[in-house]
Amino acid sequence: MFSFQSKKIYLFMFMGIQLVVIALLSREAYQKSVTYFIHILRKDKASIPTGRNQTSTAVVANGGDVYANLSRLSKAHSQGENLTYCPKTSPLIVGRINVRIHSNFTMQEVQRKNPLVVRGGRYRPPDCEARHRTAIIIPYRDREHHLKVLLYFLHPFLQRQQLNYGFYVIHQAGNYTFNRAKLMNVGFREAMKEEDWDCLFFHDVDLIPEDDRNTYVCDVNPKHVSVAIDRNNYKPTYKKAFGGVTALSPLHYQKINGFPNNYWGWGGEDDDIAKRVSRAGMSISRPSLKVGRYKMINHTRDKGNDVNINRFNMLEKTHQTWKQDGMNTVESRVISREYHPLYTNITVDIDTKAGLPPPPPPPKATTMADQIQHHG
Ligand code: UD2
Ligand code: MN
Repeated sequence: MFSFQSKKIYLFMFMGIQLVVIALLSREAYQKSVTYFIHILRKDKASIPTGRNQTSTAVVANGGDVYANLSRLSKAHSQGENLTYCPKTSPLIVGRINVRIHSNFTMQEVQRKNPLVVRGGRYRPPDCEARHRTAIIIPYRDREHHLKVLLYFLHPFLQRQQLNYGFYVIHQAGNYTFNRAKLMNVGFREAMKEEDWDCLFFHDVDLIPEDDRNTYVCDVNPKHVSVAIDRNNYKPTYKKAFGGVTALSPLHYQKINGFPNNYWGWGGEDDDIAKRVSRAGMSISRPSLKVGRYKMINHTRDKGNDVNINRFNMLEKTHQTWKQDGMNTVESRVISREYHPLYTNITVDIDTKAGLPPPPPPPKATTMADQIQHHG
């Protein structure tokens, strides 16, 4: 009898404990702390955001979907004119982003996914006053696919960083030899006409950032940003490298007299700019290899961008030429300025180099007028 009763007590106690455990488990706070704990355990994957956007193919594998937490933004209500400053570190930053390059989407879809981006590719955070104003300057010709992919990834990337930003595509008109650095001089001039940008990101169209801790703001010194590229196995290339993506404030830009105008064709202009930086008494800053990661969209050398065979001779003379050629001498004629939903397109005639052979006659489909229409 006694032992039967004590068994009963034990049974009740056991059931009671079970009920308490079940109640605990079902509590939301408990669930949250379990999730948090798992999050800590997988620290290197902690960047994976909770919300996932299933409509896109650029979805989590070993990093987060670049659009994952942006729905938080569109829901945020603007607090009118008197916004307080955004926090120093954006709460929307997650770290590593999964960049899978494909072009399985239209420009309209990119537009739909970025409802807060306004005419000309402008954005400002809806719920706080941005601490930084950054212009993205892209030297461009005939890379439609690359531009679409860049816009797809870079817009949400910049929104996560709570920046006030604008997107400028500087399109070289005609089919004369490409001149990346001169286009960027034009980009600087035209962007600064529109807004008092405090930082300019000079950005190859084919480089996609893979970590949003790589903040698109300027440093005390000119910054070489694209330090680790998949094509180079994410290894640094050389000490004075300054190609790909760089960030300069208007003051930096002024101090180096802008970029050279006379590098026609592929190569050399990036090293010339690096030399200008040291001539002007500044050093180059860089993000860490972990954060300054990029994927380069595969491509071959473009038509009209042959290697500049004079580049080494020219680089020998940078110390003499940098003050005579640059922002103070850039000559160009803006043919059109179009405010597209996701970017401002500036088509510009940057002239030709005296002494270079004239360009071949344009093939029928790519006359200058066609190109303007095409990209416009
Ligand atoms: C390297 C540099 C690049 C530049 C170039 C030499 C890195 C990561 N990149 O890139 O910054 O110094 O060498 O000039 O170090 N472009 C067009 N249409 C054209 C040709 C070029 O839009 O027909 C633009 C486009 O933004 C492109 C950029 O110019 O990303 C650089 O040209 P590239 O991609 O052919 O040169 P690449 O990859 O060797
Ligand atoms: Mn490239």
